[in-house]
Amino acid sequence: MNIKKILFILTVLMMLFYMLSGCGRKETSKPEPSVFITPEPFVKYYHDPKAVEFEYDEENLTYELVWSDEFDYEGKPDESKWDYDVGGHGWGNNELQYYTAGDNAIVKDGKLIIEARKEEHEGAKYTSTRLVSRNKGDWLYGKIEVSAKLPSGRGTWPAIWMLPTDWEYGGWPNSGEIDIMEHVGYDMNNIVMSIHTQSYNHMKGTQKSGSKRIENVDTEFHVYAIEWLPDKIKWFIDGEKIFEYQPTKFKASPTFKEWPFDKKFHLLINIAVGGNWGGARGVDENIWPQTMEIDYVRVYQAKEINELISGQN
Ligand SMILES: [Ca+2]
Repeated sequence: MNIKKILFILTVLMMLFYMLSGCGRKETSKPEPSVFITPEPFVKYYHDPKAVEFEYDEENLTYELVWSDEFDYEGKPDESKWDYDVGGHGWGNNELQYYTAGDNAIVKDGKLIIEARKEEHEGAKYTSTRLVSRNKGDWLYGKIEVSAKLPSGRGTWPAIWMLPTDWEYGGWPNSGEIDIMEHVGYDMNNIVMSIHTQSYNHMKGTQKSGSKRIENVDTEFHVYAIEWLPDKIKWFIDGEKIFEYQPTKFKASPTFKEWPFDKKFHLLINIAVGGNWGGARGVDENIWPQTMEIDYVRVYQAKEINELISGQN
């Protein structure tokens, strides 16, 4: 009798357990695949390993000049090489200047001169110019050299930098940014060089940067340069290597999140006024106008690298 009772209770318990666990399985079973539309670039590139398995003789590349502006003419910057970003909306950094369509740029005495002025324009208190080579000078890998003399004083923020031409991995910072040279006037003579990507950027405070204190940035020309290779970028000032970014030093198998630098980029040259970084210690009202002079921009590419990547992009 007792055994029968126990068996009966056990059977009921087992049935209950089976039913409950059955129900549980039903609830936690995989849902039907839902329609999940992933943007094309992410489908295409997310898992692609980047910046790996490139073999080349780093010390013996044959570089040839492929694009340059020596500024050996007079007047407006060469229209076949330069365009302008125009506007005064702060450019994502609460910058104070309005960028004119070239009104603050002139070529004379062998140099490009960008002048930032204290003058009201379209609601902004300052004007300046931002030259861009977009769709006129766009490159994948190479050496980029810019000889420049910088403005001085609190509130100036000159930059020589690069952005992606086609934004194939999405909006900033996903498609990357390469800062060849940045300088803020409240920290004179300290040259900063950086990359920004989805994983490493200044919004997260994770950008990869180098810096070097040099002399006379506002009275002498210095050559600010990068060598951009398929798996690393090196920065130079006056030929001396200062910084290097190699994504595999941070991640064994980088994706576009660490290395979006396998697409074409173009050059930007500007003086910003104020802004989150340049204006972090205010803007000196008594230093204007301020100029940045560019003696030349030279872009070289190596045939060995072009051969290495032919057919890949
Ligand atoms: Ca020149």
